[in-house]
Amino acid sequence: MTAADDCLFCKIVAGEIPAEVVHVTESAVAFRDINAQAPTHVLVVPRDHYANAVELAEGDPAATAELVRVAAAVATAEGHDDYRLVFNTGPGVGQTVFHAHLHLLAGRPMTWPPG
Ligand code: D5M
Repeated sequence: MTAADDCLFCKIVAGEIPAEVVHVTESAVAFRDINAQAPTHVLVVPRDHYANAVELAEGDPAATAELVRVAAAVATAEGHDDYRLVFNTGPGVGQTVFHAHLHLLAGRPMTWPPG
């Protein structure tokens, strides 16, 4: 497992910072977003440190697919057929934590385009 110094999500994966974990697999951890934007707002992260989704996809395609599978499993477990999956990639579109994470948002009507 690879971790980065001073990475919030590496610390959550390692159990060094508390989080409301809802699903774990060999390569991924899912926990509730501390600033929920929907009734279900869960972040699915790889255990290994990659700065964003593109670096993850290039470095570990299987783990990238696992994030999507975990998000779908959590959505189903929480009773959602419809949901939004988002990878913010870069500070200009709102990425604030530079450890790849897939947002799962569900449980309210959503509009398009996003803000
Ligand atoms: O998403 C980063 C997300 O991480 C943002 O929605 C808040 C969330 N966050 C920040 N700190 C925590 C902790 N400690 N627990 C759970 N969730 C957290 P981004 O796409 O980078 O803007």
